[in-house]
Amino acid sequence: MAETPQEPGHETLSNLLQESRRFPPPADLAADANVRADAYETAAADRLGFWEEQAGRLQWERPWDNVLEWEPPFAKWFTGGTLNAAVNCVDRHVEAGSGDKVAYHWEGEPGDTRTITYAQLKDMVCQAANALLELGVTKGDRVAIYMPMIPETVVAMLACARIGAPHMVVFGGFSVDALGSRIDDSDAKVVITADGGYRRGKPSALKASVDAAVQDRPGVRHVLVVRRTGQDVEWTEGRDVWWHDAVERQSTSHEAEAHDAEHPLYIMYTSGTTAKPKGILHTTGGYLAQVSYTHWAVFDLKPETDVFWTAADIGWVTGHSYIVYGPLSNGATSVMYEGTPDTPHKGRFWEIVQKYGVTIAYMAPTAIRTFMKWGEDVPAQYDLSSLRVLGSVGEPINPEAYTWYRKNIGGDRTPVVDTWWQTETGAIMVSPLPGVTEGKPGAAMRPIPGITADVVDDQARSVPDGGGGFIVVRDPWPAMLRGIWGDPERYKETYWSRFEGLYFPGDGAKRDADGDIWLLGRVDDVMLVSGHNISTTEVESALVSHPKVAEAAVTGATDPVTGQAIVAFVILRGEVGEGGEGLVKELRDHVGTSLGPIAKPRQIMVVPELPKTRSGKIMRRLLRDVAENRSLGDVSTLTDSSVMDIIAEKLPGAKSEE
Ligand code: 6R9
Repeated sequence: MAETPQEPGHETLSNLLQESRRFPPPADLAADANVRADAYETAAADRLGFWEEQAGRLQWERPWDNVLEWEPPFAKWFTGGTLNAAVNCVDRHVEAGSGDKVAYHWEGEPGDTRTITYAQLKDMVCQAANALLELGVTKGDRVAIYMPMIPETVVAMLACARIGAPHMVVFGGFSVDALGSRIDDSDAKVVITADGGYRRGKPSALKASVDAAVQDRPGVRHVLVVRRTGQDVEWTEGRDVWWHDAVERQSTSHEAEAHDAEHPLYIMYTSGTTAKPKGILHTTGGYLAQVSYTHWAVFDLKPETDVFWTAADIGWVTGHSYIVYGPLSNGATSVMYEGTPDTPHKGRFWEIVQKYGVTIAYMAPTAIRTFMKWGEDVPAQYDLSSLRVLGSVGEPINPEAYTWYRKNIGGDRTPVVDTWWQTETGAIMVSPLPGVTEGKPGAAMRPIPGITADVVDDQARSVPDGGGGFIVVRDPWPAMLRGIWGDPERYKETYWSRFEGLYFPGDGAKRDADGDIWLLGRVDDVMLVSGHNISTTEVESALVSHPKVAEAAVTGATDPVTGQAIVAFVILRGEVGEGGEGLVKELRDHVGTSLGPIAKPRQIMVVPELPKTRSGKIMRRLLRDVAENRSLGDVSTLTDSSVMDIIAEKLPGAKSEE
């Protein structure tokens, strides 16, 4: 990306989008909220004391000696303390008398269901822990997990946590190569998988990919296989072990050892822009303290009555923190769904909400925009009145998607919390609080209590209200990554070298006139048009605010006149049809009116799909390759690689205006 031209007072990132809608918290929710406005001040007055109090939500075997040991950029939290993550998530709730409480209402894609109580979960986790020990896994060994969304996936993670073997979950949709390189980098000894899983109505194979990935990797001593679909699998005697043989005959008791607060809990790979994925390392005490607190505070969780649903894959950090560790550490009841939102019909999510009486739902903007595309009459067929808080995560939520979500899913009553965080931050960092914040569509608003995030310009100066720049974190936080697995230099270089002493997540942001924070997408995606830095997010949001557009992705393509020019790809709402020439002009004018002439796309292409990762992030890098007529970069983390062919085919026929 080109350097920003710097004149004094020049904004690092343009601030084009204006939004005046406001949604105050519902009075009853505010009156009974877990967190009140004073939490911000209390936490700011004594940040470490605040996090100590949150760590007190957990059960410690031995209390910590120091809250924080900070040798920038390396942090250790709650040093000297010991605890067991699995005991915190499961055993202690059973011991407190909640054994019969439902931990998960699990719904398989074909419609099969399982209800798992905390007592059952405890037995399953103990059995799996005993089986892993029998397979020779010892404390500190890494275990790869390549699974569909089934209860055994949670059990496998907790069994690893219980015996102190860091887990490394790889998305079930990732390729053999992606799995293999992650096994290599983490040096995993055992892989836990299933024969297959259900996606879009079909059983997809998982074991076959594991076979291909481990055949030249003798370091993997065992492959533990859950039978989910019953499909045929190849079998390597001595290496492969069925879950139902190895786990289900084990004792349901296992004495858990308390691990050091800084003992590694898991590694999760993020692809980033370069070839080699980064193994983000999380440890136990600080991570659990922050996921537990944020799950309780940001969603206003009432563990006795709420039914919580994160509609995301466990292979994404969102699944780790808000399907597994957050909800379980709080003793909550969760829904877990195996499949896709349109199988067997487009109302599947809302049917699930109605069936289980979901009160809090958390999902990605990409899903919300897909529901917009399908039309509001789909959710209207279901009783969604149980919902009281809605959450969004993964990308900036466009104001239009936010208001659609609030109105059509939340019945115009529920607050929407737009939660900004990353694999690296481990837990939510910037978000409204549903009982405190007057919500603005599209804004993540404020750092949560105890977090010191800021927006700075490229000289690391805090930008004034109304200014744009980069989001940074000033002080260490409990759930922060402890490094990149095996590569401390890359950790320093990636996150701590851009601004001296500040954590740099790589996202653009702006602070509005009230001081509230808006996330503007990855800095790598920012476009430089005639000397102005324009965020893809703002242009996309302007496009999505047009009644005919369901989804938009914008990228900057090299342009002889303006340096870069804005190229937009749009998906139309179901009822609109093909669009045509008139529509392109209409959309360009609409962007011009919303954001100003500088933001008018040079080209707009109507496409049926966009390239996305399994967590729903649009891969703008690939769109830039298409827009600049280059061959495509790495597509291994795409949900559906045929999407790019469809888009590339469209390109030659696409007309640019003026
Ligand atoms: C949790 C998760 C992290 C990146 C992050 C940012 C984007 C996530 C967002 C958001 C705007 C939000 N992101 N939440 N952008 N508003 N509410 O998504 O982790 O997969 O590591 O991605 O996602 O760009 O830097 P991860």
